[in-house]
Amino acid sequence: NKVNIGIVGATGMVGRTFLKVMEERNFPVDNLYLFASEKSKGQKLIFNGNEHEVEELNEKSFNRPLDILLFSAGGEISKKYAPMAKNKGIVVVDNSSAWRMDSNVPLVVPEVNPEDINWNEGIISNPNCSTIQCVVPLKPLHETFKIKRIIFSTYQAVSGSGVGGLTDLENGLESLEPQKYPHPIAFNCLPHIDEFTDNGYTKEEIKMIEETKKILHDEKLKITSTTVRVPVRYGHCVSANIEFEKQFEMDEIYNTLKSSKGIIVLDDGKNNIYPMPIKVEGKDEVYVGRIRRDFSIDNGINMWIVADNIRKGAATNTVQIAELLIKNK
Ligand code: 11C
Repeated sequence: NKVNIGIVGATGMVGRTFLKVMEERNFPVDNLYLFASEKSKGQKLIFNGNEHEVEELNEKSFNRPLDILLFSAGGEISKKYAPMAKNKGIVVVDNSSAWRMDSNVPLVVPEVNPEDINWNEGIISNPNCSTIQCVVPLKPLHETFKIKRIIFSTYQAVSGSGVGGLTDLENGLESLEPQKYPHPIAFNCLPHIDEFTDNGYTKEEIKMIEETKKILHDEKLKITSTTVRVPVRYGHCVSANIEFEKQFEMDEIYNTLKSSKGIIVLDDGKNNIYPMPIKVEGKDEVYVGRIRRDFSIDNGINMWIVADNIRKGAATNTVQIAELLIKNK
């Protein structure tokens, strides 16, 4: 059941992590093709001990027997090249925001809505990183206690902005001017991720609201969000305040989370145990902790959710989608 797979954006942070995750998971590769922009042409990347040369992406790139393409090269490249691939019968798993809210494109987190892969028409979207890590624990809670309203407040790592974010943080420690962000990120927090829209929300905030509803198949959910960039290298944190329709005991919340796939509960405050970015770096699970009743409403909790934004938030989730495609073939 080996497949011919291509990676668009192979030399980027997520592109390189695709290769690492595929190696670790023993992904069944027959032929591997790597594509990137002109400036990366000729670079060599190692996969399973073998060197693979990076080709420049162009309109002829997909004229070969490809089964699946993983894209992580930004929205503009996805908008242009994903339809070309689809027309050749290749299935695209796209990490950008270009197709996520398209009603003909499934938006998938394998632990949450694997069945949505079945209605793909050639493009499947990988959700935004901060959305992915939230829907993994929200799904079993929604099934059991029915969520009414969610308030997301995020603390997002600079690697979410790519290499430029990491560079701004490093340079900022030496008081150099930022290049990627409008303000210094070292010793600071920016309540600003992605562009501002006319209603005062940023696009990142809107992604968390709209993508969560699409993935959980519930347009009636009431969700609001504030997304903040913090001086952390890897690992996004989200404080989620969740209001349920049904009554619950805290034990039931814990048991539901502990028995669900892809979640690790780390919650023993008195012993200083809770999820933190430095502890989740390189991990594929979603970590939850600080789970406690919200005494200000009838049926609510607060929960702290942390995951590696480059792995579960991007590369791992995309590779898991590709694995499901192969399994369902
Ligand atoms: C960040 N969540 O942390 C963003 C990165 O829509 O795919 C991913 C942007 C996206 O900056």
